[in-house]
Amino acid sequence: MRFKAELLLIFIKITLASDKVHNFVHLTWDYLKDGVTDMMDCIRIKHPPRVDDVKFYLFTPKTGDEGQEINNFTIRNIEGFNKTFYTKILIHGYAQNYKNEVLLKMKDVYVKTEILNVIMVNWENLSTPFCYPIVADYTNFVGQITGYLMAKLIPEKTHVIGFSLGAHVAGIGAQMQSAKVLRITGLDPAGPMFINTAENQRLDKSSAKNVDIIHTSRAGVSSPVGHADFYVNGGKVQPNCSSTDVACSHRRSMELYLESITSNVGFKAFECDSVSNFENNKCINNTFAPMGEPWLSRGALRGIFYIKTNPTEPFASDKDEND
Ligand SMILES: *[C@@H]1O[C@H](CO)[C@@H](O)[C@H](O)[C@H]1NC(C)=O
Ligand SMILES: *[C@@H]1O[C@H](CO)[C@@H](O)[C@H](O)[C@H]1NC(C)=O
Ligand SMILES: *[C@@H]1O[C@H](CO)[C@@H](O)[C@H](O)[C@H]1NC(C)=O
Ligand SMILES: *[C@@H]1O[C@H](CO)[C@@H](O)[C@H](O)[C@H]1NC(C)=O
Ligand SMILES: CC(=O)N[C@H]1CO[C@H](CO)[C@@H](O)[C@@H]1O
Repeated sequence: MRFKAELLLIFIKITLASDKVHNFVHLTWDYLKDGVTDMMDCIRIKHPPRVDDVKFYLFTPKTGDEGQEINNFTIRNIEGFNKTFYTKILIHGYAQNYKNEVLLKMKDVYVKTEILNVIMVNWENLSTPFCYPIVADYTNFVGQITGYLMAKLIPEKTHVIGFSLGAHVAGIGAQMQSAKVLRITGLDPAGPMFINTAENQRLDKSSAKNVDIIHTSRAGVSSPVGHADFYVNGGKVQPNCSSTDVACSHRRSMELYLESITSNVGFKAFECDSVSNFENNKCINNTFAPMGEPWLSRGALRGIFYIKTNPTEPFASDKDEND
């Protein structure tokens, strides 16, 4: 049983955490020597992660704004949880917590439908700012803990949405399940320290039945990792974000997804063999897919897609042509 093996692994991992430091120093040096931060300070704050560092909150019209904490992975008896509903799980990224403004708006939109269970993962105790390599290293642990919660849900009715490192948390948790979860949406899945990582240590198309990825910045993986990969405005720098403000472009992936849930216009993305062909209007007669929320319900078309957006809200453009 894969699940039990994973349980064992968590404890082995915790036990070995101190032994890993040596290897870790080597792994992170290249990243840190740029003067991003003092490596020793980062090593000092590293600690064996505890199950208690990962919290889950259920939101339904009955739980109110604070949500209901899910203790001991026990969810079924929480008032308002409806096992006939689809469940959306939202996972924040590096240096964030679940009270991220865009994620909270996403949660509100879903809760208002009254036909969804919404769960937010809070791993803020481990996503400490300034120590990206250490936080990236915790991702695996957070993913496994989240995997235990996913195991309490119906895989065919579970959609996990993760931003940045949260996308890898989603992938790792979903890979633990004996039946594949319905969908994972990776919002600009974090690139640094994941590019050469094995597929079972990050989000990948094998993680779920349907994996859609929105690429918006240089902080995200640039290569396609899902069944459908959407490159927005070239996928590196977003309009109305300066090229040095990577966080602005990174965050855009969340803003686009939020808008896609309720947009009447929608994000029509075209299949194309390269960004330059797309920009030169060579793909305007190709197949297209709606980026964001409606992707799955409208056929979950596989492939690599490109889209241009407006620089500010509303980002969806009703112009068909890429002019
Ligand atoms: C953070 O860690 C502390 C100390 O273990 C714990 O009491 C607290 O509940 C944690 N908070 C969150 C939000 O995980
Ligand atoms: C947590 O759940 C397990 C099994 O589901 C149970 O044995 C245990 O008593 C529970 N612990 C608490 C504190 O509720
Ligand atoms: C779950 O939702 C269904 C369909 O809306 C409803 O009939 C049922 O009463 C709900 N169950 C609970 C426990 O709220
Ligand atoms: C797209 O289709 C239109 C109408 O059939 C045609 O005029 C145009 O040349 C096509 N463009 C490309 C790039 O294939
Ligand atoms: C950097 C940049 O261009 N920022 C602009 C983004 O759009 C808003 C309006 O929506 C402007 O106020 C900003 O100056």
